[in-house]
Amino acid sequence: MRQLTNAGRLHCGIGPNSYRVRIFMAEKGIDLPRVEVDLMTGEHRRPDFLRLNSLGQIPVLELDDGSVITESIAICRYLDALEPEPPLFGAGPKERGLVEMWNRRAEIELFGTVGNIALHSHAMFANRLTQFPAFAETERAAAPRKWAWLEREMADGRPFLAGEHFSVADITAAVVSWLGDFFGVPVPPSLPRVEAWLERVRSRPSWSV
Ligand SMILES: N[C@@H](CCC(=O)N[C@@H](CS)C(=O)NCC(=O)O)C(=O)O
Repeated sequence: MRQLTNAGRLHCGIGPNSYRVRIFMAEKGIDLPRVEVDLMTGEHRRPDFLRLNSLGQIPVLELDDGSVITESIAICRYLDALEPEPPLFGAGPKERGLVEMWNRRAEIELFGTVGNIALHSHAMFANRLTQFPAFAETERAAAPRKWAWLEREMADGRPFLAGEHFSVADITAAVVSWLGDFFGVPVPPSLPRVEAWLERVRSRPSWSV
């Protein structure tokens, strides 16, 4: 792993979004100086952190000139511009469009659903928002349908979400399966294409960062 100097430092910690960026960096073979933010003790709600990100969320990339980039995908795009190979946002117009499409679909359809279950049902988030347990249950019922939708979408036999090549969309969607395992919303059984795709992604060295 090549340590990037002068590319800022990454404030990160537990959770699926920091994980997405860590996987992305591992796929690029790069790393950044890191500052661990402890969500469990509420470090992200302290004034010094809120000065970095007013939303109180990680990951945050603090550049050497003091500028700040938040949002996992924005951080990944910055890193992609610094280190274009391998092209995890797609190569060429068509692939770039497909990667964007699938990353958005993964965020909205999969991440959104499993995230809502966690946010609205788990004690960990009770202080963070007004929880609506009934909404969590609606989303819990929807989650298997979302994975079944992905199964149908992959019926053409392509190895990765956006086609022939591994991309940031695979990172986003596979991290949802990890999040689901943690919050008791596993990928349902009997979805062979999703299962094979997950195996393909999870067996990559980047998964274990
Ligand atoms: N849209 C943001 C979401 C960031 C986010 O929600 N991070 C979570 C950890 S995975 C967090 O910091 N949660 C603390 C909180 O919201 O209180 C991104 O893509 O980076």
